[in-house]
Amino acid sequence: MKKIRLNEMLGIKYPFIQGGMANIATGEFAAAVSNAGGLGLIGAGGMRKEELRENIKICRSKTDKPFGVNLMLMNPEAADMAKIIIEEDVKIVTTGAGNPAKYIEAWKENGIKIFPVVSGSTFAKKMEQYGVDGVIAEGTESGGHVGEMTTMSLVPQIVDAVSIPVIAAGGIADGRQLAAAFALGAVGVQLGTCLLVSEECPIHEAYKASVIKAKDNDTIVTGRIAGTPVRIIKNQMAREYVKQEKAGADKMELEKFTLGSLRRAVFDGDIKTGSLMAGQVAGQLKEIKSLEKIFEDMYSEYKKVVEGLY
Ligand code: TUI
Repeated sequence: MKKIRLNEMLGIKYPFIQGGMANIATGEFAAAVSNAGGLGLIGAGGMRKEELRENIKICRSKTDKPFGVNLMLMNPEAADMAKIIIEEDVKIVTTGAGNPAKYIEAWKENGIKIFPVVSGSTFAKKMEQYGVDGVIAEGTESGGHVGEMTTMSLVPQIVDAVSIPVIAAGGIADGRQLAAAFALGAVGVQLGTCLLVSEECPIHEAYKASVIKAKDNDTIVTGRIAGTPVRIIKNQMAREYVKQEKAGADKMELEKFTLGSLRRAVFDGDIKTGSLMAGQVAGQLKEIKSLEKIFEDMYSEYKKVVEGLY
């Protein structure tokens, strides 16, 4: 039986959803992603609750296409934000960095489609039992907060573990990787790193330039030992963090490096001491393009790849 693709499920052009992109994905950016044919998401990660409300309003004023909110569950205001999502009539939610169980019932009662990020099959099954609409299987290739499993190993195991739709994430930035995600059983993909280098992405130009300059081995995971694994582009901060981490520095000491570091990268373009969150696909990204062109190129390459498979 042919599976229903993510774009049909959500009423959008392409089977692409945007990653959470905390501190980056404003209402304006999410609207631009939706207008280009993907599913734009307001990244609530770095926001205060009233900022989220404001950004939902901005997004709605700039697009008539479906959009959603990514609720980063480590946000201290996550519980209030879960209510704001309902109050502001948002219809699609993705969640990351934790367990959204306590919000699911209220969201479902309000007809909200829910897609939690999962990094293993036990949690994916638990989410299925709670009645979510699909799961996002995010491999460790992703930028930002990551799990252990690679996309190649994770996606088929999640597909086998649950009977709800699975969206693949981590390591997807072109048509070959999109074809691979479908081959693994996904109904669509989540994109983050390749959107950092879009014309519309509101990060500092120096951050974009670092992604373009990065080669395949230029990202590293900091915080694996401390229990907060975050993939970033190697820079002075990353090297110093890992050095201290290996020397046995405690969690509080290590936090000094990361405090406010994502914001320094995004807003100030501080490429030395900022956290340049990016996935392993950074090495493939060579130019800045419009969101529309990124999506078009990826989808047309995917079509060609499938025709040429042997
Ligand atoms: O959340 C992400 N990626 C992120 S969040 C973020 S904001 C941030 N800023 C500074 C430091 C740390 C984070 C940047 N990137 N991806 C989704 C994701 N979710 N990855 C892993 C998980 C996850 C982890 C644990 C999902 C569920 C979970 O626990 C559930 C359980 O109960 O087992």
